[in-house]
Amino acid sequence: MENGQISAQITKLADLLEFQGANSFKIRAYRRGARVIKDSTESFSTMAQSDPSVLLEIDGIGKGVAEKITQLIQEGEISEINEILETVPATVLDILRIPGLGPKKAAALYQELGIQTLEQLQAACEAGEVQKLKGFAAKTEQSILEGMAIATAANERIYWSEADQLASSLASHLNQCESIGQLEFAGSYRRGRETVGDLDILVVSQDPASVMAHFGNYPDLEQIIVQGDTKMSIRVGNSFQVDLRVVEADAFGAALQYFTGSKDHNVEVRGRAKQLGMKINEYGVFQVDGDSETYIAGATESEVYEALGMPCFAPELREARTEFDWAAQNALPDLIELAQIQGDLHMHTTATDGKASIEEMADAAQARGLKYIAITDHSQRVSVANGLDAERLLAQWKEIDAINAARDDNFLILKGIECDILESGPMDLPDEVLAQADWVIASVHFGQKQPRQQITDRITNALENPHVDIIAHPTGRLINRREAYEVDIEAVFQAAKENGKLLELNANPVRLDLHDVHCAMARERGIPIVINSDAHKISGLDVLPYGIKQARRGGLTAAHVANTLSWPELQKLLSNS
Ligand code: DGT
Ligand code: CA
Ligand code: CA
Ligand code: ZN
Repeated sequence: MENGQISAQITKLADLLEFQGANSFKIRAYRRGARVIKDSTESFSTMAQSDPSVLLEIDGIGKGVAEKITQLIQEGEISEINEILETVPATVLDILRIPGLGPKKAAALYQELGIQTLEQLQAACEAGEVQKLKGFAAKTEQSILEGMAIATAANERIYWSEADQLASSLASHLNQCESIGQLEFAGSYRRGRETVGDLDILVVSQDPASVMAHFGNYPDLEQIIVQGDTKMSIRVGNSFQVDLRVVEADAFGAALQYFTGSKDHNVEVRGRAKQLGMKINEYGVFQVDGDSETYIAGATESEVYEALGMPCFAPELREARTEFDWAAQNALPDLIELAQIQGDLHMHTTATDGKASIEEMADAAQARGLKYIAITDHSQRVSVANGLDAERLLAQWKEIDAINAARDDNFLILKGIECDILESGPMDLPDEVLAQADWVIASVHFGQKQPRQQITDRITNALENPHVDIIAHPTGRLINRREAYEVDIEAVFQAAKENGKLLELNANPVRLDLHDVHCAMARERGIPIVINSDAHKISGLDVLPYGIKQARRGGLTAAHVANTLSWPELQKLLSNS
């Protein structure tokens, strides 16, 4: 079981306990534990299986949490959750998803009005029953109704790539407003999270009213949610929310720092300020002296962090994971950048399900500044994609030899294959064929629902094959669409490490697999990552920046990413191990 799944179960338990009005210390301990698990680079599942007592040595994991994890791993479920769900309807968990409606309010609604479902809640709000409850105002009722629309109006988190397109469109619209000076996007978009819940824009302007008016004229506007003097929220396109704030120039950096988050990162930053006898908020950093507060920084983000004796963290690192430790040791990583990538080692052509020829892909990659690519079409098992059998593959490699010979440049096309790992275990092509490749990717495309041990064995066996260089999209998850395989990622890391193999970070914005925490795990274990486009057409080569963002969130530098090397260097890396 993945850390993310364990964390979600512990959070569910905390939600249900809070709904029941259980002891708040206990609930807080579970929530803290859930966060530690989610952010950890160690496999809690492995630990709970081998020696549960080591769980207690982890900061933030108390006895209660450790017991629940152990039970979850050993028995497949947390019995307390089932016990609570005998008395509490599971549908209350839907109610908790409404913004601003925590477990306490949900409990009041349940106890006082018997509300168990979103539908019942909507009816009660519309009948004006909710505002009669203690702690609920007419305003709360209104915001519940609005929140319900959010929860139900296909308003899911969008892919970072979609948020990026929207951000460009919003920025070019706003930049036509003459009174806008500085403009920056904050929030999860700036931190490069793989999905974005809403966009947060900060601008400096002497004339907020003109900015609001201009913002309200965005061509793809659906609705203005709220409009204040300096703050405005709108919905654009398919109900996606965008928040805009107008701030003073001397507060721009402080606001940017505050609204970039994450919340957890900011909690730590505020703690630091307090230790120093200072205060930080979205308006600036202030020296506190008794009752008086003196502004000392706020115009730029770097001066804000500097005032607190901290480096200006790359936004991708601001998740309160390891960044503060790194800063304390003066060891913040010099995060990887797109320009450092020299080769793209996963792409398809018209031979299988791609849309461009070998030469077209090569020209396009070269035009994007790359020095080498690997052509890695599908193997025969993927018959829907017209996968290559040995004969067609060998013919393709001959063609690649000829193309390389004909191109009198320094660009190199490698003879590769994305070879399926068959459901029954073996590779889809014979070893004597794979032995002739420059580069062999092994992938799981079939039998994704196999039990944990079986699918893990398939992948680790592939890593033991001397001709395999790398596993593509190692967990198979598709963001917002499909869960990862039940793979034991820890075993995959170990097999990669032992056999000197690489793991892919697939830059397709729907995959981004390995994800950020997995990248951090690979980094710690000394397993090189390769960031690939998996392009099926020329424009597919342009996804690399998404992979770079994700790698940065995992703390990776060029040294951790093998395709920052030249091809001869990368070959040496593979043969050394
Ligand atoms: P999202 O929109 O769900 O993808 O994630 P964020 O991180 O963009 O969250 P959002 O839009 O609610 O708020 C943007 C940032 O503003 C957030 O990362 C931290 C900061 N922030 C917002 N509300 C609060 C708050 O109540 N307390 C603190 N400390 N920070 C907040
Ligand atoms: Ca946001
Ligand atoms: Ca927001
Ligand atoms: Zn592929």
